[in-house]
Formats: sequence, structure tokens, C-alpha cells
Amino acid sequence: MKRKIIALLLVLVIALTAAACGGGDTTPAATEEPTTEATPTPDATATPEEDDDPADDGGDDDLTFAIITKSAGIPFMERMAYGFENAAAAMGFNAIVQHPVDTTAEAQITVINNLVAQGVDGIAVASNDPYALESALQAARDQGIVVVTLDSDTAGSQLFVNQAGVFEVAQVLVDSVYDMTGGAGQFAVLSATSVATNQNAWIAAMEEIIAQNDQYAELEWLTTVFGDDEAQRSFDETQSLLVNHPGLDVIVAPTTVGIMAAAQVVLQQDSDVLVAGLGLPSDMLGLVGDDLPTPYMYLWNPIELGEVAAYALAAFANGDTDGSVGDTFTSITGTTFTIIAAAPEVGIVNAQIIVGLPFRFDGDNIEEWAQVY
Ligand code: RAM
Repeated sequence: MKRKIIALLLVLVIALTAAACGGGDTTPAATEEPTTEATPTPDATATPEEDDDPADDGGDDDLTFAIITKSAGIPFMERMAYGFENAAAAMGFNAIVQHPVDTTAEAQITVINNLVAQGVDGIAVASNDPYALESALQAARDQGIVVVTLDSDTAGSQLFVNQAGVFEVAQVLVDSVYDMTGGAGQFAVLSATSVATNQNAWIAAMEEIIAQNDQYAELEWLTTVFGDDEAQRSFDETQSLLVNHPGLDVIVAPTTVGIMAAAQVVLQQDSDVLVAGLGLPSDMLGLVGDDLPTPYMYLWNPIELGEVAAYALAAFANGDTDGSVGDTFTSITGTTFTIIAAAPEVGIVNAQIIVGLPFRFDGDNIEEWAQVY
């Protein structure tokens, strides 16, 4: 009981601090958004609700939850881990953050096996492969460890914490290309790894959207290349695109590492190519805005994504859900999430919750958001 009271007090302190910070000068410590107008809020599947007894969601600091990111060296992943740690602490759980050495399944399997040997109670993983982690995760579950995915799904997880609907993300990517080419022109995709579940889901949905709508008939998708979520490789792939495709109009990068590298190359080379995609505001300061390589871009709040993964692990640990479609669980902050069906046609093999919508950043709001994440 004492622990629960301490957890509750901690949450109150965090909430008061966030409220006091308001108005756009917040640091990434604030889980609140800087302005209400600019908030990538949870969508209808995540309805804020009164929580009669938030202490019921409080944790047990004997329990330890771990987050495994895609790889070290990706600022988006660091923000996500930060949110996870903060939320775990607010609920009274211990948190472990693990950044694998590179964006491969092998690197993640090594980390998973170590965490199982340590006897953690829950694992949240941003998977580097749609299938390769399955037996390692199953071994974890056989030990009673709860497993969820976030950011990028994989077989073997019990629930996917999805940042935004796959088709909603794909639609803003396609529409960015449409707009930046003026409705007709050549574009290329600069992705992360060739097996990344999340990027491949968005790319598959982009193909479907383009194929099914005549509006996009004049868009010519030249090629898809992979920078493996490594800066240098993404840099090199962008340079090759510019050399190999002199008629290229737009590069669209559904990865924070890729969009930053592409925009930097375009800026350095003073190229007319425009760069669209998903970018982290703090990575993209000086690259987003009018007369810059990226007129605008999209993303969601990686801190919030990490927080929701911690809430999901807590919901399993507390017995609030077993991951069944239609179940709901309420976070310690009073937001209720509803578990919806998997979407195997775009590679989401587990039941999922959708945290929010893609949010647009441009020259008017990039500086403000770069302070937050
Ligand atoms: C990179 C990673 C991550 C993706 C973002 C948009 O940081 O590939 O998985 O969600 O980009």
C-alpha cells in the first residue's frame, strides 16, 4: 500500500511539473505536449477517462520491465526508451533499457536471451524482423515473462503498441510525395532495413494506396533503397539516388535516420530534390521549412510511445488484460486503450493498440517541437 501511495504521489509530482512547464519551453521530461493545438493526441481508440483509483494501476518495484530498442545511436529510440523508463518509474516498476549493437534480429536475440537469464518480468521490443525473434520471445514467455512489441511488430509478442494506423501513416507519405511533385513526377523511397516490419508495412500500404487511386497515376516510384537506419549508409544511398536518377523529384524516407541523412545530402549538394517522410524534430532543425530540403514532415511522440508500452506491460502484469481483442486497459495517467485486431495483410501479426495519429511538422512549429523530442 505504501508503495502505491508513493507511486501515486510521484505521478502527481510529474503531472504538476508538466503543467508548470507548459507553453512550449518544456524539456523531453514533460509528457504533456507544449501546446494543445499542436498535440498528436491519442485517437478515438484512446479515450481519456476518469480513473477512480489510479493507485490500482500502481506497480510493484520488485517487478522489472525491459525495453529493447532497434539499435543504439538512433535518437528516436532514445526518446522512446526515455518515455518507457519514466512511465515504469511512475508506476513503481524497475526499468532496464537495452540498445542492441545494430539494427539486426541477431543483436536483439542476444539481448533477449540475457534478459531471460536475468529473470525480468516484462519485455517491450521494437523488433528488427517480423519473424526472427519468435523463438527467443517464446522462450521468454515460457518463463512467465510478458512480451509486447512497440514501434515495429514481430511474431511471438502478445500485443503490438502501434504508434499510428499503418494506412494513416502511408497516406500522409503518399500525399507528401503527391504535393511535393506537384501531382506528377519521380520519387524514390529511402527506407531503414529491408526486413523492418514497420517500414515494410508502411511501404506496402503506400503501394496499395497508389495502385487504388487514379489521383496518383502520374507518380513514378523509381526504386526503394535501404539505409539500415545507419546515418552513413543512408547518406551513401541518398548520394547514389541523386547520381543514378537525374529526374528524381522527391525522396520519401519513412525513417528518422533516413530522412535526416537525405535532407543533409540534398542541402550540402544544393539539389532541387525535396525530402519527405518521418522525422524527429530535434534531428531536423535547420532542415525543415520553406526553402529547405524538407518543406514539412510527419511523426508522433516517441516518448509517449515508450510510455504506452510500459502501461501495456503493467496491464498484463496487473491482470487487467491477457491481450484479447476488445479488452481495454487504463494507464496510470487515466487514458484508456482498446485492443483491436491484428492487420496481417500489412505485417502486423498481433492484436494491437493504436496510440495516435501522424502529426505534421513544418517551418512554423519545428523549433518548438525540437525542444520536446
Ligand atoms: C526510425 C526507426 C523507427 C521508426 C522511425 C520513424 O527511428 O526506423 O522504427 O518508427 O524511424
